[in-house]
Amino acid sequence: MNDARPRWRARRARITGVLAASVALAAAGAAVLPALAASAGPTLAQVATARGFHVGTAAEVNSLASSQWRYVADSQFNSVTMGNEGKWDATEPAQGQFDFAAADAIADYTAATGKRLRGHTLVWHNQLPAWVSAERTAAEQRQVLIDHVTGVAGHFAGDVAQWDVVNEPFNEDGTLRSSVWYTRLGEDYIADALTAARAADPAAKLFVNDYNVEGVNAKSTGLYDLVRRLQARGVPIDGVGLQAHLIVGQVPSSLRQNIERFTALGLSVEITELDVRIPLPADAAELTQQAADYRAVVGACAAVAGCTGVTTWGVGEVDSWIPEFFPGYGAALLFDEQWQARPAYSAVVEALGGTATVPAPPPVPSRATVAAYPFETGLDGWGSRGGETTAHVTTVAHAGTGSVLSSGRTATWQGPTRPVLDLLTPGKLYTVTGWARTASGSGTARLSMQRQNGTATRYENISATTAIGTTWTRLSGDYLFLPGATALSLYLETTDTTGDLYLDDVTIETEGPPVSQSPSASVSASVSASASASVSPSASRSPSVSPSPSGGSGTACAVRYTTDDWGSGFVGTVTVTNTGPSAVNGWTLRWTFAGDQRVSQAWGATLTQSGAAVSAANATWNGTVAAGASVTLGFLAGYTGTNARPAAFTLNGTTCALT
Ligand SMILES: [Ca+2]
Repeated sequence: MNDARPRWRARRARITGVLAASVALAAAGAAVLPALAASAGPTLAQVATARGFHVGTAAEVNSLASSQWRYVADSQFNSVTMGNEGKWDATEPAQGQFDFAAADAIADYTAATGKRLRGHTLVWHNQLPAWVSAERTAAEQRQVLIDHVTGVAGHFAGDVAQWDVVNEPFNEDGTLRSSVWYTRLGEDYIADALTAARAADPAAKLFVNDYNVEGVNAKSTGLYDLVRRLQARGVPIDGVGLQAHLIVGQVPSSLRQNIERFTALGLSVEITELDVRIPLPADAAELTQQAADYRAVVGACAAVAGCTGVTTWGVGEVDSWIPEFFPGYGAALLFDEQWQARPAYSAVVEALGGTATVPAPPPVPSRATVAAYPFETGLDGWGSRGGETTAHVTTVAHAGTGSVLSSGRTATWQGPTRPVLDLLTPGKLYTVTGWARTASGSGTARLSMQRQNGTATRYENISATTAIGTTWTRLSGDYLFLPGATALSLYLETTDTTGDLYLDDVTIETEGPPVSQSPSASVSASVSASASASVSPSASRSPSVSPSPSGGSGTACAVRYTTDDWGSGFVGTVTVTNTGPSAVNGWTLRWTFAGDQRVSQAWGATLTQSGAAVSAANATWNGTVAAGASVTLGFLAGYTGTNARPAAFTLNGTTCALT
């Protein structure tokens, strides 16, 4: 304990940018919560806390930078589990070189908001840096394990209530998995890890955590037998974690019986990673079944004295791992893509003995465009990473007439790049979007940041997807800019080919302050009714700052509207030409959809939808349209039925000709 305090202080001191942002958001959240509680009844966290129960969410540092995530998590959960930040590849990327920057941000968030912290995870077979599995003797491997557990658990000593010390050690038949740990150290690695964790942090409750161990089955019996062997040897173990990544309608009937056989051993039990995934699109019957599933799981835990908490693996659709890892599934958590409570939310509150009041959704933040590169007049500051050629071309374009062509590439990492350090603020979360296409054939295109901190260089991937030569592919992802960079460059590369590569319409966006008049009520009502999980949440509903259009009188315009359909969704492209005699300075283009089209993402304009009516206001960089010039905006939308075209468009109130 003597050295725990200086380490704790050092940890707090190191957190600057991210923590500062977190604390600022916490303060904002605190100001909002009393009013919400007074008008909307107790939150899930308040219901849980009142009965000494823990309802948690996994958290990642990216999520902490989202005001909407924070709004829901701050008020609805009283426990937080490290998402990826506590895993080996994050905490000890090189042997003996610990990096707690990201995990500290999670710990500081829980400290600032009074939530319990679950540590996850000390020993696992996944997300291990390569050095861990390098050839070495068993004695050396054991020391690697003990040094890691000691370093990480020691760093968080006093802050972590529970550690998932060993994660997923079992095969489905109840035998131990042939991981690098088991094959080199045998079953003893589990006892070694638990013993080292207890020594490093005597106060933390030590758990073994696994999946498919929710019901009584061969795997959970393997876990049960392991616990008994550990207890017989006097090895410290305090609990078992049942992950509970479930499929709708498939809660094991023996869940409670299974929980009870572990608590009968004197252990605590927690449901540690609950989600209930649904084949998309989720319909009302499935959401009702899901609510029953959540009620069953939380009810089974709450009914057993030693079952002390339930953690869901994320808050809502935005931070759920399911859509990415189980393609075709989603809608797995308590909140939807608009941060509206799903029926399962009320079921969980009621399973804990509370009376459910559906919480108000968080204010929709405005979107601020930090930078946009349309490549209409040149390279916009972009260049080459290596010996390849980077050129402004007008042969193909995603929007407008220009794009960037990267040719003569001799390595996959070569591609267009641009320094962006001066544009970004440490601790802020950005959405980076670009459109790529190959000159021919297919390849995997990837948007990344090259980040330098002095002489150390890191490559941080933002988005990767297959690009082909016949159409443009959208790359979009979040990027959390952590403090300490000395250089930062955004770049496009491929992972598997060296063919010619096009890039167009790169944007960097971030959250602005909440919009004063949130449109979320009308938007979310229709979204939650259809329970559509296929449309991601978006910038599109943020009205942001309305420009004051000028040149409204006398405006003459022509509009070309094209769509790229795939049955349930489409990319719409709208090109507006100023056919009047003078420049337009600031513009708003309006149209009304003929069907139930609903926009989820937009570029080239700030797009607001209310019912079928759409208003697209110019972005900061394309507000001026010279006489005879054109501007193009685009959007991603979903629909049912037929994708009928809008009948008319107006620019600053004047009806445009259709071309
Ligand atoms: Ca372009």
